[in-house]
Amino acid sequence: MSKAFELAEQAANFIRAESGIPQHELALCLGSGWLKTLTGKITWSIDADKVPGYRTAEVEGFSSQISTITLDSGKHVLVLPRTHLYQGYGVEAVAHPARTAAAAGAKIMVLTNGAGGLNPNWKPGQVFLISDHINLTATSPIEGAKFVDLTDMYSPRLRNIAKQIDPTLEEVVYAQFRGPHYESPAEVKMVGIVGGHMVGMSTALETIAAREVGLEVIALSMQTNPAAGVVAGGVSHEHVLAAGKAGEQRNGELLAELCEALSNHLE
Ligand code: 8IG
Repeated sequence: MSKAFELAEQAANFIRAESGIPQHELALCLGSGWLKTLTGKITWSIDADKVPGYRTAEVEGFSSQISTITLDSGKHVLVLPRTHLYQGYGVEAVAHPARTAAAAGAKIMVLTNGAGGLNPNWKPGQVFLISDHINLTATSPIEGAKFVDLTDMYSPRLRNIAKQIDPTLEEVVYAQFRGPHYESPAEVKMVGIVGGHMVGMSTALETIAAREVGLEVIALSMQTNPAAGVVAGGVSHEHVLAAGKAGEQRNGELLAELCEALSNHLE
């Protein structure tokens, strides 16, 4: 086993021992604007930097905790902090939550993010289902000759479950850039031309890593801001945090309902 997968095994074993929960059936990464959702349902929590392969969050709006949410169904959700590629710890750190989740027994990975939208009619805080992605990071979380199929990587089965909860959910193609700078307006235009609807700095690499270890993936993207050049004015992290606040209540309820439904539809 490679070092990265050994580290994930260690993290999962540590979480199992500390939490006393033998299996977490679902895993969840909370992106910008999602942090405050589900906090009322946390039944176990630990500082992330105590767990092998994790560190304290360096970005405002991101968590430094690893937590368990116990659902009404009795199933457990492992909430793992995200590492972004732009933080400079490499693709292994980005892939670590997916690998930890699989090692902890998870079958489904729920990814959330905040992102820039290409449609000027979309509202701040509006949530979308990711149906596919365009990976513009020029890298992969996978090393070696492992040729992972990315057809239907955002599970159609799980997307249908989400659409039963909220039939107004639209599907989008998400383009991941490395960041940490936001896109140039020309880059945003390019994404539109090649078939993308949202731009962000996460999720695509994590989804690839999750597919490598056989997790079913569902990803929710909140438009926190119009992407650069879509409307007049610039993009700021403050706007991003404010939009997250605007959508918090409704999106938290959606996410809680979704986790509950997913836990009742484990394959
Ligand atoms: I929140 O407009 C958030 N994250 N790349 N572009 C990119 N990432 C983002 C954006 C955005 N908004």
